[in-house]
Amino acid sequence: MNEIPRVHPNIKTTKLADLIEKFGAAIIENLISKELVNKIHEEVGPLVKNSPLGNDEFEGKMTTRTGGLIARSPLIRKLVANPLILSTIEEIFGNDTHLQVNQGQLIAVGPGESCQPVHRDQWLYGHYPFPGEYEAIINTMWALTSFTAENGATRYVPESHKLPEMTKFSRHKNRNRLDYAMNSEPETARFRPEDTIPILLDPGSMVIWSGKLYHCGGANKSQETRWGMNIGYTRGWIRQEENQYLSFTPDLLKEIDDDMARLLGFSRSTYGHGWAEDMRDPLDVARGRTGHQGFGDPLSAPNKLGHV
Ligand SMILES: O=C(O)CCC(=O)C(=O)O
Ligand SMILES: [Fe+2]
Repeated sequence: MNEIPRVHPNIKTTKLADLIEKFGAAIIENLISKELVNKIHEEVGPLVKNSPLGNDEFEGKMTTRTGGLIARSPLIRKLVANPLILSTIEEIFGNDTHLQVNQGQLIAVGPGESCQPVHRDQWLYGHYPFPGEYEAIINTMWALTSFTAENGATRYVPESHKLPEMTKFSRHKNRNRLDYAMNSEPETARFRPEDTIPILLDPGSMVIWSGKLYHCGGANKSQETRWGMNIGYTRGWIRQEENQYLSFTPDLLKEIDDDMARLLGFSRSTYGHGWAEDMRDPLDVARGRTGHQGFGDPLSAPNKLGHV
């Protein structure tokens, strides 16, 4: 069985991209210090405390999901723009024009939680059968507590990212939204929790995985709460999972620089995509800047990340 490889944070971008392609995931050990983990606990602890429990078995009825994290936590903004992660995902996405954050949420899995349905994150996009080599999502989970087999560590099915999608486009008249999102009735699911193995992480380590990898949040049979910071990335032409435009009010937008704003989706992506007013750059419009741009050439326009 092919275990997810464990790598050091000084790994080269191309090597990390290769591992994600081969194994569907990679674990970057000790990406942030225990001190930073503690600071994040202090900063987001009150938000987590006030977050509601989930409504169904996917969200997790004993789990809280604290969203708007990037808007609400300056510490987390720094992690979202981690240069190794961004450059690796840019390499995986290839020559598409823009990489953006998909969602940023803190998933706190409480004692008594059961296993989440096994899924692919790219099912977010209505089961669209993206070609095998085309990644629509790269997701990350940063361990802010230990991730153990007992406390609800994320679990995965080895090699499952290589399986073709089983899309059945139909009217889905008699299916509820969760079954629809899961692309199968529970009894016909391709994988069940017993087909998965846990991803064990120390606090400060992180796992990065393909939107095609079958995985789930694990059951929490311990007395402790598992904290994972889940930050996902998607291509600029795809609608983001979490609506950053509503989290970042014009005032809050002033707190972040242009690179960060573009990473959060205030950007054009492919040619002619995402303009506002008279075909102007959406960030100029959001910031109240003047100037006309037109569609322009998205590869030469400043809509890529600053470090590219
Ligand atoms: O909490 C976890 O470990 C995984 C959550 C997950 O996969 C999801 O919400 O898509
Ligand atoms: Fe997931």
